[in-house]
Amino acid sequence: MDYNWLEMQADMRPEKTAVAFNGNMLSFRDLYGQALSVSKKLNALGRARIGFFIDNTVESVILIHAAMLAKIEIVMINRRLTAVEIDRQMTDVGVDTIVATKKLSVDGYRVVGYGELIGLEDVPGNEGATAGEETLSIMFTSGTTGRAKAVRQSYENHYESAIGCEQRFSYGPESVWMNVNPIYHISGFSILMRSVIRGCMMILIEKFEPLNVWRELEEHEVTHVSMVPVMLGRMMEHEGRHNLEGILLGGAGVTMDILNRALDKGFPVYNSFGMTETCSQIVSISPEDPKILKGTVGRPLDNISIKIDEENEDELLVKGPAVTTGYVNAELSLDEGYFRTGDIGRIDDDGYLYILDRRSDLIISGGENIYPKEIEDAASAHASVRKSVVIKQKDPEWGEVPVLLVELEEGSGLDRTAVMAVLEQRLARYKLPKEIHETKEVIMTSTGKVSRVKNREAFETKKS
Ligand code: S0N
Ligand code: MG
Ligand code: MG
Ligand code: MG
Repeated sequence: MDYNWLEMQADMRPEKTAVAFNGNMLSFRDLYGQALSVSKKLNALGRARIGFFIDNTVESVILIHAAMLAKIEIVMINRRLTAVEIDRQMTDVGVDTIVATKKLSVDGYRVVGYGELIGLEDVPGNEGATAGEETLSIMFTSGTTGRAKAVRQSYENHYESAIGCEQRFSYGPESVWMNVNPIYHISGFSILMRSVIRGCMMILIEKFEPLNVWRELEEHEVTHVSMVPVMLGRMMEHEGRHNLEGILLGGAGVTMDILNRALDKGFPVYNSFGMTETCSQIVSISPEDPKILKGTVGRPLDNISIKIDEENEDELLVKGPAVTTGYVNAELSLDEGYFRTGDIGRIDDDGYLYILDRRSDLIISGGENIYPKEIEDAASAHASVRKSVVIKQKDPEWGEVPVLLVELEEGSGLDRTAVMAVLEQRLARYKLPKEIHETKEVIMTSTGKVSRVKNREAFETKKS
C-alpha cells in the first residue's frame, strides 16, 4: 500500500483542483509541488514531531501535506486554547517547536510563522516508504481527569476511515466536499484526507458564516459537507440554492427539532457518531432511512464493529482499522481488540446504535468538548473558592454549556468578575461557564469525590 496519496493524485489528475480557497484554486500538481518544497523547510526545524497552530487556509493544507512528505508527526493545536493550555499539551507530547499560520506566543517554545518557515534553508529528509502504522497526526481529546489525552492517528487509520465513509456516504473523485470544520479537529482534518485519498475537490472555508457558506455551496456546486448541529441550525436561518447529496452531521447530539426541520427542508442529512479516537464517524444513517427520526446515530460502517458491554454500564465498544493505535500520554483501554469509548449506548435488533450518555461528565458545546474537571481545577486558583463543581445545562444556542457552582471560603462573598478573570487566564473562551452561582456546600460522594449528579439535582430543584 502506498500512503503517498498526494503524489498519486498529482500523477493521476494533475490539472484537477485539489483545494479552492477564497476564490483561488490549487491543482493537485501544484499542491504536491508546494508541499514538497515546504517539506524541506520543515526538515530544517530538525524535529520528528511538530505542533501545528493552523487555521483553515491553503497554507495549512500545504503544511499538512509537507509534514506527511517529511514524515514529521503533526500535533494539532486547537486555535481557541490559551497559552497555558497549549504549554500543558505540548509538554505532554514532548513538542518544543510550533509552526503557526496565525500570531502565537507561548513562552519557552520556538514558534515559526509560515513566512519565516519558507525562508529557511532546504534540508533533505527521510525518503523511504511510509508504513501504515506510522503516526500521521496527533489530536487532543479531553479526558475525565481534566488532562487532555493525545490521540495518535496513523496513516492506515486515516485511509480506512476514508474508505469506510466512502462506502456509506458515497463520495468519489467527482464529489466536491466543503470543509467548514476546523482542520485541527478530526471533523475537518478527515475531509482533507478523504479529498486526497479519493482525488476530490475540497472547498476550504476559513470561518463559518452561514451566508458565505450558502454562497460557496452554490458557486462550487458542492456535493458533500460536514457540519456540527449548531452549524446546521445556523444554515437554516437563511435560504439558498444547493446541489448537496450529503450533509455529514456529527460532533454533538442533534435535537429532533433541528433534524426534523432540516429533513423537512429536504436537506440530505446523514446523522453520525464518531470520535477523535476513531478518526471520524464509525456509524451513520442516511436521510432516507425512516429510523433517522428515532434518535439513532446509525449502523456501523462496513469496516467497523461495535458492541455494548452490558456488564459495564452499557459502555460502547468499537473495533476496526480506523481506531487509534494508542495515546501518546495514556493507556488505551482495550478489551479483546475493542476500544472502550466510555460512552453509554444501546444497539437495537437491526444493529442501529443509540447514544444514551456521553463519557460520564463530558459537556459538548457547539461541537467542542469540555470536561468539568478542567474548569474546577482552574477555579480553585481563586483564593475565595474552597470547592467547586461544574454541571451541564441545556442551551438553545450551543446545545450544552457549563455552569459553575462554588463553595466559598469562610467570610468571602462571591465576586463573579474576579473568578471569571482567573478562569479566562487559564481556559479557552468556549470553556468559560455561562453562569456562576454560589452554593452552600458542594455535595461529595461517600468516597470523597464531587458528585456531579447530586449537585445537578440540587441545583435544578433550587431553580424550579
Ligand atoms: C460552531 C462554531 C463555528 C461557532 O463558532 P463561531 O460562531 O465562528 O465563533 P466565533 O465567531 O469564533 O466566536 C464567537 C463567540 O462564540 C464563542 N464560541 C465559539 N465556539 C464556541 C463553542 N463551540 N462553544 C461555546 N462558545 C463558542 C467564542 O468564544 C466567542 O465568544 P467570546 O466573544 O466570549 O470569546 C465553532 O464552535 C465550531 O467550529 N464548532 C465545531 C467544532 C467541530 O468541528 N467539532 C467536532 C469535533 N468532533 C469530531 O471531530 C469527532 C466527530 C467527527 O469526526 C465529525 C463531526 C462533525 C461532522 C463530521 C464528523 C465526521 O465524522 O467526519
Ligand atoms: Mg518519522
Ligand atoms: Mg460568529
Ligand atoms: Mg482556592
